[in-house]
Amino acid sequence: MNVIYYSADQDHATWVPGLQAALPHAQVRLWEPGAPLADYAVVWKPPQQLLDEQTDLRAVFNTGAGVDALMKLQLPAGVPVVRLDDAGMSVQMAEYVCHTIIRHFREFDGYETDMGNGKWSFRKPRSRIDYPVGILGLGVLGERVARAVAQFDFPVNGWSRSPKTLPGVNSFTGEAELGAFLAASRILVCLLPLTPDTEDLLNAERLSQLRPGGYLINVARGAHVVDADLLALLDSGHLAGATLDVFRVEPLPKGHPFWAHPRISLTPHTSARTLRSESIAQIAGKIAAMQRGEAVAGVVNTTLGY
Ligand code: NDP
Ligand code: OXD
Repeated sequence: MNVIYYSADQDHATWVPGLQAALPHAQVRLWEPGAPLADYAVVWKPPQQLLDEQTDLRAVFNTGAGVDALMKLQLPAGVPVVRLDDAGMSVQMAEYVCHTIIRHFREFDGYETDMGNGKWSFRKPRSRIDYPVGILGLGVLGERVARAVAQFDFPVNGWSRSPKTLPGVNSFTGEAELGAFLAASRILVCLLPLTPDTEDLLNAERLSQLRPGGYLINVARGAHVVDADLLALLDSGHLAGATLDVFRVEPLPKGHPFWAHPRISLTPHTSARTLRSESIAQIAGKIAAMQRGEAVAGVVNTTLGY
């Protein structure tokens, strides 16, 4: 069995030996143009050339949860695309989102500034009921985040394509209920996949539907948000702030207005990292299962794009 690995970002010097150790009966090699035909490809943002040349693939494994980069390519017909299925990401995402919500809700930035200025003063405690959290996307990551946020007694709303029954989460479904979901939320967390249906979803019209003093946390993909509309709503005061982990162009270009905005906090696409050992173990386990003819979890619906 032959396995190829390619990543536009990750370190092949550790992934190739890691996959080889987990698949001792396979030959694992770094993909280069002209590489011998493989049975499985393990990839992150591969070039079209890889898929065009590799005509014998039985499956393509994505070393991330989001498959938007792969969905832009011409995929080989009938070859399953398998996403990373949690593999240690959901707990990281829950940490990141809860941290951000609590930092905003408890005004810790303000306290840090005050204490830094030698000022000992208190702010009026806020009521959780005034800070309902809306989570766009209740999939592998969104569900874990929703459960974690609900543990802190915030009212939680969730939006997905299909209805969900999750303890402590009000479920809103589809385009028809998006307006009601936004109007019921003040802190908005984006955990949607990037698809033609969700690109530019968070525009002026939709972000204005959030309760006044809204707060955006985007941990999904930069292209969910219309940058200029977000900036205008921050500047008008309708939105109190935003924390952004993902951007239309990454790294965020020098001079982009997000860098210097006083009410935007930035992180460099790090809210839920691909953890190498967990991911390799998961992918190797699924390759072994496929070799035995078993079904595996995390197969992407290429029609829906996630
Ligand atoms: P999943 O595919 O498991 O879940 C996607 C969720 O979005 C589902 O609940 C789905 O609804 C919902 N959804 C999709 N399209 C629509 C639509 N048109 N209308 C309403 N709901 C919709 O994804 P994950 O939770 O694993 O990951 C979400 C995204 O997070 C990834 O695609 C990726 O972009 C991003 N990500 C970011 C990382 C980072 O470090 N910043 C790390 C990892 C992922 P339904 O359940 O009904 O199908
Ligand atoms: C992912 C990501 O989709 O890292 O896994 O963004």
